[in-house]
Amino acid sequence: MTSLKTFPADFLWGAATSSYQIEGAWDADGKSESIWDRFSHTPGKVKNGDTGDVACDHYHRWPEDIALMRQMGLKAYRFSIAWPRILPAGRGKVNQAGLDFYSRLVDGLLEAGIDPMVTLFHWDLPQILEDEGGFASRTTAEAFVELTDVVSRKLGDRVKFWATHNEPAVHAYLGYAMGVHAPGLKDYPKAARCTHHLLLSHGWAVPVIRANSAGAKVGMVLNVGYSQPASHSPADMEAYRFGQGMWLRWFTDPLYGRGYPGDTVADFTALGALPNGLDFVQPGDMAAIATPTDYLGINYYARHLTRAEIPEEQNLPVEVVQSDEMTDIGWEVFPEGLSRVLTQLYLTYHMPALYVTENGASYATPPSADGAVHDERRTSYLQRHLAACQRAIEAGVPLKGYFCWSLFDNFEWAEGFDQRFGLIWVDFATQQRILKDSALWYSRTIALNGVLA
Ligand code: IFM
Repeated sequence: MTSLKTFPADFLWGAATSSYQIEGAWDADGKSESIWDRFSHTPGKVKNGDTGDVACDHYHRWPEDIALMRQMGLKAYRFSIAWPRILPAGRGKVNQAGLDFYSRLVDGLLEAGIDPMVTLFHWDLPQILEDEGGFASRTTAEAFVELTDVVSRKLGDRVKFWATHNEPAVHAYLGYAMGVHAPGLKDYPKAARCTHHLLLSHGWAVPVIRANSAGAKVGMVLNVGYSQPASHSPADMEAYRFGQGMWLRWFTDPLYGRGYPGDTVADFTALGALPNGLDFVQPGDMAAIATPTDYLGINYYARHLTRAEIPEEQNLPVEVVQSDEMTDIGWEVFPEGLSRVLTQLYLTYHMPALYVTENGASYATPPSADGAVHDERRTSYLQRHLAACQRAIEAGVPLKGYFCWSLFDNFEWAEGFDQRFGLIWVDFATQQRILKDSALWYSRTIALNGVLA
């Protein structure tokens, strides 16, 4: 029987965004070019030629946006820092205007009673660092620590919740191996080096944040879909093992002190991704990566069924999704997967806390004649995934909060503006915002601190 199930009293209810996807103002006030500026300005890279030049114009409209968050009753807001606004040369001279923007945003959030959660890197790397190799180069990992220090010194008195990187697997693999995200390379060896330097820079950044932000919670955010072999055939099981190694264990094992998984080292070697072995791993690196953190953030959207097929262009197992319920971006709706990944991760690594740092659905439902956005499918998606969070908590998982992706319709990377994940409708021509029905539902859910489950 369905009944209202309440969450723990201190459960953190939030929504998430990232800098390039919402801010716009791509060259304002001393900001330099990011890899996403370069990529989206290159014809043919992003659907419809869309760019984040203006996006939701949040850089100028943040007071209005905070008022909407307050109206929704959000307890927390997760946003990211545009590195090229802070350190236009990637390192060195600080751009005060960029730093002041985030400082004002943090003050505005706190005045509205909303806890800021800062993600330091959500993919918009300064182009000037990419010209040195991006995270494939160890020097970018060093520059990231500089960014961390500058930002956490400035905001650390008020921000008490930090994430180092968002979805390092997506940045490394989609950007450097598969060519669909900035910088658009198809270079597996570079992608492998990139994963290591992302992890390493995370480990180096953790003590810096702790020093500058007393009492802060610090962690990393990973993309974790629910993977299953499409069948129990040995070939599909093998494809599943490969995929889990590459996309998940390659990150979680080192973060929790187990080093890089040997089977995935062998897979990457066979793929040609490690032409010189693990030569990029220096003494002390693995200990730094395993620096204890306060939580792991999970971005969960869908289930992926893994089938053994080797597409020529990638030479990788392909993931096939089969369901009659898909979101507009083609991802399967599979709420039970969220309880399973939370439970499996906790049982495997025993982290002190978990947060769902992203979860949401792309549905393009436009405003109706009455001016409202009746996006029932998003409400249903969120309700079922929150019920899945409940089940994980009941099973003993220390799940401490949930951030809906996303606060706004925004720039969905290579998909441009067609895919709308927002709780808030954005008319990109006029910048009008409308709270969708799902936002009103989420607001009531926060007020009740519970869902029907
Ligand atoms: O929009 C992205 C976000 O930037 C990272 N996680 C997945 C979202 C939906 O694709």
